[in-house]
Amino acid sequence: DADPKAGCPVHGGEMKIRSLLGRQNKDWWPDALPVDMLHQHGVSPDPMGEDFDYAEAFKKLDYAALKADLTTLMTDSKSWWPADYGHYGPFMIRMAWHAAGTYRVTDGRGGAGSGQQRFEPLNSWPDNGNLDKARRLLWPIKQKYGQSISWADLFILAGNVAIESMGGPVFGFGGGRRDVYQSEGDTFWGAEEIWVDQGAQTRITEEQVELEGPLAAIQMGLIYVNPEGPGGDPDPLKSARDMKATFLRMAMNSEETVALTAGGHAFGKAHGAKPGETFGKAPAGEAIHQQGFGWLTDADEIGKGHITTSGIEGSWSNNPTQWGGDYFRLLFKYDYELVESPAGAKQWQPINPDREDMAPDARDPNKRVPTMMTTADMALKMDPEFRAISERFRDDQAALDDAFARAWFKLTHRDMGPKSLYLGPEVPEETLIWQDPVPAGAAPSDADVLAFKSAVLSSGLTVSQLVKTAWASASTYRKSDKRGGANGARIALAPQKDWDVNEPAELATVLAKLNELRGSMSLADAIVLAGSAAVEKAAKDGGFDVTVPFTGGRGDATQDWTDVESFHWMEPQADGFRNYLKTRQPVKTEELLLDKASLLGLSGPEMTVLVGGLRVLGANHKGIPKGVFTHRKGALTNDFFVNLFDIDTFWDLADTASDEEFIGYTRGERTEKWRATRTDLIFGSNSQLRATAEVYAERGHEEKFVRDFVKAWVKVMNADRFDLA
Ligand code: HEB
Repeated sequence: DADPKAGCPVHGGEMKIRSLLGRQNKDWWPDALPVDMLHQHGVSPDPMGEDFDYAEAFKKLDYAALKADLTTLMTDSKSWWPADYGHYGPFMIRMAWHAAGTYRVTDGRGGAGSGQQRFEPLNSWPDNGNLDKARRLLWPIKQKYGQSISWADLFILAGNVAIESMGGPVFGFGGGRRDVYQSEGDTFWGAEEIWVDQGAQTRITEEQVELEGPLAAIQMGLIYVNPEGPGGDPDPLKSARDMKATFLRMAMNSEETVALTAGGHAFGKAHGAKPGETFGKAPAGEAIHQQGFGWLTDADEIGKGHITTSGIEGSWSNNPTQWGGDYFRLLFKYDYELVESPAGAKQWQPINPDREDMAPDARDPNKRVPTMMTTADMALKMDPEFRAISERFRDDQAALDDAFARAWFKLTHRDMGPKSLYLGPEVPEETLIWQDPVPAGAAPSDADVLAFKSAVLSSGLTVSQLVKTAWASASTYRKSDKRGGANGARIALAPQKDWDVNEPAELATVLAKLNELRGSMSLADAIVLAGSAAVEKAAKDGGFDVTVPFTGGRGDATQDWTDVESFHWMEPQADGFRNYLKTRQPVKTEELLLDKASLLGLSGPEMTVLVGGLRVLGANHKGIPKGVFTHRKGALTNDFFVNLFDIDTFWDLADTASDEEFIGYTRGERTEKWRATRTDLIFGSNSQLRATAEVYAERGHEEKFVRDFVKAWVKVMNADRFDLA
């Protein structure tokens, strides 16, 4: 069974190296106004400021009134963008699905959590065609409720209300997605230079069966798969292959994939009434007077329903604004033939449908038009695994109701962190395994804390072991989807306890000892506290008396409530903080350090001080000596920086065959002084990191180094303590 994360970057034996972030907004739209030049040097683009507490603002929301307004909106058709069948519900569901559907379990990025659909590149992705109108339809409601509802929450709630207003099943809603005010510049969306609608550059081919890196879509500008089939090839089996690969990256299994797709396509229609040339550019490329609208069509044509979005034309069901089983009924009742839409897209049409199985026209309820299926929909019938699930749902509507409602809830809440963060009156009671539940813990008393610390320090466990274990536990955190972290002590459970990066055998020894010493304290607290005790000891050995602040109260998770499958994706392929590289990735190793620091929510100075400190504390994986620029290992000193910047050292490749390892020689002689990795040397080579690291090497900053290290350390230890606010 292949490593699901590896994403095989190797083509014909040669690795294609790309930049960490791939193609970015300024590559797509070089002429866009560079507003972010105002947000340098720690200046925030958020007009609400740091003190704004969205959870507090949400409490003031009249939730019932908001839902009533959304319900009214669904059937309040506007002439500038009339509702198909007089109902905006399907349109709003697609908007919500595309907001959430960018999520990928690989790095936790994407998703509906911060309202990114408002910004480039997502607002202009070909797959998000015409969703600018859906968002604009919501504006009067957003304006009315102001900051008590974020755009991010509103997108998802609008999707829920849409489903409910058409009789569909909904599992619940949790608010709490705080808006951001700029495009998230830390997300790799792909390296391709063309969009999906400009060519058939698919990411899965016969030779390249694994999706690249963290990506979860088959082509640049798609949420998941091409509806017409891979690269436009109308092959339902290949489409099934792509669907499985991409939905897996969203942590969805085949049953959830079928339920979501069939459930979603119970509603609404696809738009391909006219050839694609009849509509204009995406919002980001449009003229200033279009005011953020894109994909422009003549008002007359809009009135007639001549709209092209995907290019596919027609509805899936004969009842496109009513929840029910018609999607599966029609999919299995008829044979389908491959046809072309008026826009030239390949799609499937039922052969000789009965009149009552035809759909109403989007603008004229008295007219009947044929229904259709996309190639991706045909996959639900043609792929044997999908088909078995589809047949079960066809025969058991209640099962589909339940599966759809749950999968939709998961889709839209996957990146919100623990359930305790959900807001509002519709948060479901039931706890779900993908929420990574952790039972509440009780903080140990001050006396227990002191006793445990001294017991740990005289237990024979080393500073290196204690620091490594605490780091291994806490550093799984990622702010992208608020998963991981020290709470729960999942480091002691599968799969984390067996990860190579955690040195399983040594970890087991440390955990056994901590379990022996911790008494009634949770293991999660004990791991962090032991690490803190080790840092205090190391600081003292370096000449400074510091207290590492500790806040207890973590709980211990159970194996039963740990989604092993979905935790697999979180295994580090690299951890620069431990000088660890499991597999070469298609990006430079120092970029992986930056990526990890970003997921931990660290600043440049925090990343710098942590790396420098962890090296001298002996936190390296398997104790490798690389980057350990000190003769006082185990003492918390700024030796890493002082020695890195020693001008009497010069550096060279250790081996001309690889650029991953380096030797530091005494200048003038060729005597080896140090060994280093790219992750070490980047602090001398990159001008910005060097400027930061110099501060920690300066005379008089020995204590600042220790204090900053402790602060950054505690930040990582508490990264998942949402209860501390
Ligand atoms: Fe969907 C629509 C595809 C999934 C929901 N979609 C649609 C369309 C297409 C598609 C092409 C059309 C657009 C236009 O307008 O033109 N999908 C698809 C695919 C997939 C999907 C390929 C994967 C397989 N969906 C899905 C899901 C959901 C959905 C998952 C949810 C849940 N869609 C939807 C809706 C609609 C659509 C509701 C309609 C919209 C309107 O009506 O507007």
